[in-house]
Amino acid sequence: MTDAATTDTAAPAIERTLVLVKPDGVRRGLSGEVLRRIEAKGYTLVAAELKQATPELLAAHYAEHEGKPFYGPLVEFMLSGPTLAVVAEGQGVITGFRSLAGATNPTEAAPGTIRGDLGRDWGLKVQQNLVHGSDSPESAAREIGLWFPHV
Ligand code: DAT
Ligand code: MG
Repeated sequence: MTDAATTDTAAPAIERTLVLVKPDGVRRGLSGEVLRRIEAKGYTLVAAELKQATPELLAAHYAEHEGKPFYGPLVEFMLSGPTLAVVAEGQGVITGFRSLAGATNPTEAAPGTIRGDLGRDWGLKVQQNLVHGSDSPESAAREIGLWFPHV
């Protein structure tokens, strides 16, 4: 093999991402299923903790969505029970977990994804889509700092 794509490879950096099993996932007993998929994909669990979110934590975590019509329902939903917060690690894990999670809208999320296989529209003001995954290295660093100040 001689093409640049195969010869020109700097080793990709090991990344970390924040995964949340949201209160719907915890309530429905799907925490283990989400962890299973992360591990089956080959990523490593670095931290995992069941936490009750607070309004202050959620205001920081979801600051980008403040003012949107679903913001109030989103915060209320995220306060409705415990969340399993997880830090997962591996090359490409930020994009890789977003692929495992599937599209935001669980009705449209592809079968084979967490949201596509396990989520649905419940007729509520906020989509209950089981999981969160950081969307960039900057978001991952910020969100891990919020949920795991000691990691
Ligand atoms: P994602 O969680 O895929 O990164 P996001 O950051 O745009 O999606 O939104 C955060 C959460 O808010 C999302 O997981 C579900 C909810 N949400 C997003 N857009 C919505 C909409 N148009 N109607 C209802 N809920 C929505
Ligand atoms: Mg997001």
